[in-house]
Amino acid sequence: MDWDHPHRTTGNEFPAHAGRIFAADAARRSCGLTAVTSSFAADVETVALPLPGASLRYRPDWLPEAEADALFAAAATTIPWERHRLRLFGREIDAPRLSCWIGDPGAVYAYSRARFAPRPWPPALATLRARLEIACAARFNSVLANLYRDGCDSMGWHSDDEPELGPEPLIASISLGGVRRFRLRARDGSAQLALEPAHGSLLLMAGATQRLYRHELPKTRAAVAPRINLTFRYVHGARMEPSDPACA
Ligand SMILES: [Mn+2]
Repeated sequence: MDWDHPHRTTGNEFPAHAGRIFAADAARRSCGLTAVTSSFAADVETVALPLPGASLRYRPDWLPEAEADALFAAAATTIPWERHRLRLFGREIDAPRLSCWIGDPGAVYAYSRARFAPRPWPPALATLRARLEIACAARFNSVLANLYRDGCDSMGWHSDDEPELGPEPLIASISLGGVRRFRLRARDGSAQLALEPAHGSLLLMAGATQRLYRHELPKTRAAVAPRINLTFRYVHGARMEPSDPACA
């Protein structure tokens, strides 16, 4: 596919607030695209990424550099990073990254046959959530944080298509720190896209993106700084656990 001639995505799967066309040179440089006209939520200017049937929007400089630096430092030090165990081909393995599932009480998330009760919100992430909810005119009750320490850390091909996220989840992805390649590929192999999300960038995935595409963060032999990725989600059917003291 010729990325210089982007497909126009059909419809507007995002909240229907008027937005402005965003065609920053930085966005063109960072992903080699021409901006596509589309509206978006309340106060976020984004460029649509051309992937047939998907709804992808990107803003390379959503956070100013100083804020992105501060957020990286806060996330690195206040998130209780852990190494998740995953089931793969019938075996339990250590995930090749550090992770933490953070959310409101009851926002339980299950993936790769593992179940994660949410950790409480560190202040910096609570603030970021509130800001994203305004920018996206949407609610988020949880965030999956991933820390890719070096080029050996990675995420394999998958979709964020767990039933509790609903059929057309809106996922707001903030990238901080080292720049890594992020790839999307159609399940039927018909299209793909590679992006190198900038420090402080916002990538929004919505509509049929998860249903039609998988995504990955491949390993790299290049020397790369640690990268933190914060993917805000809304888990449906969130409920208080019987063991949750707040229910007692
Ligand atoms: Mn994902």
